[in-house]
Formats: sequence, C-alpha cells, structure tokens
Amino acid sequence: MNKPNGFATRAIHAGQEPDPATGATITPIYATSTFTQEAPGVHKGYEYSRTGNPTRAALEACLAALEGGEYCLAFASGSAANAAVAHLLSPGDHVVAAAEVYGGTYRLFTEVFGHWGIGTTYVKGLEPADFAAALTDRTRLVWLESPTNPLLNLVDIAAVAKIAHEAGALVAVDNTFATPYLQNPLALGADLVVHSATKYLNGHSDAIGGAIVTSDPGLYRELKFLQNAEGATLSPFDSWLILRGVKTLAARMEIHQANAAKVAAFLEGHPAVSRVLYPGLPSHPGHDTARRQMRGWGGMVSFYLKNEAGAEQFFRGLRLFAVAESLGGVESLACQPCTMTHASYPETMRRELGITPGLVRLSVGLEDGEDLLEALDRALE
Ligand code: P1T
Repeated sequence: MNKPNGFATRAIHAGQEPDPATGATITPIYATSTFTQEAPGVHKGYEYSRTGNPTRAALEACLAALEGGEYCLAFASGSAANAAVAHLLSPGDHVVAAAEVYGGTYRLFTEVFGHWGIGTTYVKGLEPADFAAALTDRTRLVWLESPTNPLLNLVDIAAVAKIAHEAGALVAVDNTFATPYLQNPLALGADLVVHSATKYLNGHSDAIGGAIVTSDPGLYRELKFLQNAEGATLSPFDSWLILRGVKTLAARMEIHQANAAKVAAFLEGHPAVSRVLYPGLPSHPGHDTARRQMRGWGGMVSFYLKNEAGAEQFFRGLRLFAVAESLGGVESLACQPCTMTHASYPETMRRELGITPGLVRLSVGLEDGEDLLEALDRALE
C-alpha cells in the first residue's frame, strides 16, 4: 500500500484534481445556483448548489483529508456548523459542554437550543472526572474545545471521549484553535470535529465559514440532510477563498507558533503582566496534555494585565495588533474577551472562569516577531 501523503501535500492536493471540464489546475469558482440536467435526474452529480457545488466539494474533500475523516460538510459560518450539530438532538436531550467555549457557542446552546428544550450543563473543571460527574441518562452530546477560547486550557480529549461513549453520548470537538495541523480529534476518539473555517483554515481574515468532519456514515447522512434542508451552506466564492488559504496552513502554523512562543516568553518576563496562558509554557497546567495530544502549541496567547484598570489604555496604546474579534489571520489581533468575544457569558460566570477585564487574548500573526514584541512592550509601558 502507498504511504499516505503528508499534511502539507494533502492541504495542497486533496480534493483538488485538475478541473474535469477544462483542466484548470486551480479549482474554479463554480458560481452557479443550478446545474442543467440531460433529462430529469440524469446529471453529472450536481443539481442545485445548496445541495452540492464542485468548489465546496473540493474544500470539503480537502478538510476531510486534513482531519483524517471520511466526510466533511462546509457551512456558511462556524456557528452554522455548530447549529447543525445541535440539530441532531431532540427536545429533552441533554448536552455537557466545556464551560470555556467561544461566547457565541455558549449563546447558541443556552439562548437558542435551551429554548427548544435541550439543556446544557457547563463543566468548569475540565478534568475527565468533571465531565463524568455532569453526564445524565439524557446526555446525548459532549461538546469540547481544546485549547479553550479564551483561556487556552486543555481537555484530555481521549479520556473524555471514552467516558462519554460509555454513557452513550456523542463527542464533538471544536478544533478551531488547534487546527488539523496540530491536532486530530477523530483520532483521539471524537465522533465529530467542527471548525470555524473563518480562522486559521482560511488564514486571511477575508471570509466567514465553518465545517464539520466525521468518519461516521450515519452522522454524515443526518448532517448532510440538515445542511441541505436548513440551507446554511458555504458559497462557492468563500469555499474557494478558504481552499486557497488552506493550501498554506502548514507553513503559516509554523510561523504563528514560532511568533507565539516568542510573545509568550516575552510576556512571562514582563513586570506589567501577572500571568501568561500559553500551552507551550511549562508553567501552563495543560502543558503535558498538550504534549500528548497536540503536535505543537498553537498561535494564541492570553495573559492578565497586573493593572486591570489600565486595560483600556493598553488597548489604545497597542500598535500592529488590531483590536478586533476573530483570530487565525496573517495579521496579529488583540481582544478583551470579557467585552468582546465572551460578552454573552453572564458576568458571574466570566468572573468564576477568570474572564476578567485584565484578560487579553492575542492572535499572534505572521509579522516579524521582534516587531510584535516591541509593539507589546510599548503598550505595556
Ligand atoms: O464566527 P464563526 O465562523 O461563526 O465561528 C464561531 C466560532 C466557533 N468556534 C470557535 C472556537 C470560535 O472561536 C468561533 C468564533 N470566534 C471568534 C470570532 C473569536 O474571536 O473568538
């Protein structure tokens, strides 16, 4: 048997054969809503672009190959992908979720699916035993992020997946922060991997998209039905942009990580910083778990300002890092999670978790590392 291609090769070639119609080397943008049939039901595999589109299909095949999954479905946003997973559930079902997730994911489970009779228990400890304690006989889904947004804590995916499966629950892992370059949750036992493709997969902050990857044919059939029935599919143009971005994912992640490691080390030694959260630091509580289940530490760094009251001044004084939500683009971004990405969390929950005004989250980009350190140093003065 042939050895499977490496990650960078798959990113550039998987699902991206020369265009069968023209030989175009790069997957064309099939900007068409519909496909002409020879006779009703006699066609080349495509009928209507909500149901299937060749540009989207190329991206889906590529992402499946990168996650080591059989199937992928691309959605109009990461949130739309998350909603499709939640739509696998029925009223009365119960979800166990990591307490630290993207604020929009918390909002989706609490304020949207909560109203449809699906209760969610948020697990604060993130240890496998904490997840085990939250399971009930109605739990159908365990939802994880690792590293978490915004605190970059680690969850032992294999251990939690084992516990969840013993209780008959599905396991979905949002792999947005790690990317398939650094972590493959399906290989660790997850049933579903979800992505905000808006972030590292696209890498250029110019498209919104999402994806679900699975190797389970039954889940794929259900999700494919939901994708088509609900209609939040990724457009051909955005599919093309994200596929173009994915080609350089391996190369970009190496620079993201190298810069993030420099930033984390710099901040750890800075007198204006009380604590740095970066899985690559030996001081990080999830360092060993990250070493076991990831192939690197990622490009996100969070930290606490010693002077919480000086947060606004810090953000105003920050150069190079745009003060903006989102992450994973070539340009560096900084955000204050408590007022931005996690504003939809209740204040008490934010406090309990440590999502306080002094918490800063950085998406470390591909600029020259020295320039980033200088920008941070000046803002911390
Ligand atoms: O923005 P959208 O493509 O819908 O993806 C939602 C989403 C899902 N999962 C994770 C881990 C995320 O971080 C996000 C979006 N997050 C931000 C916009 C942010 O700044 O954290």
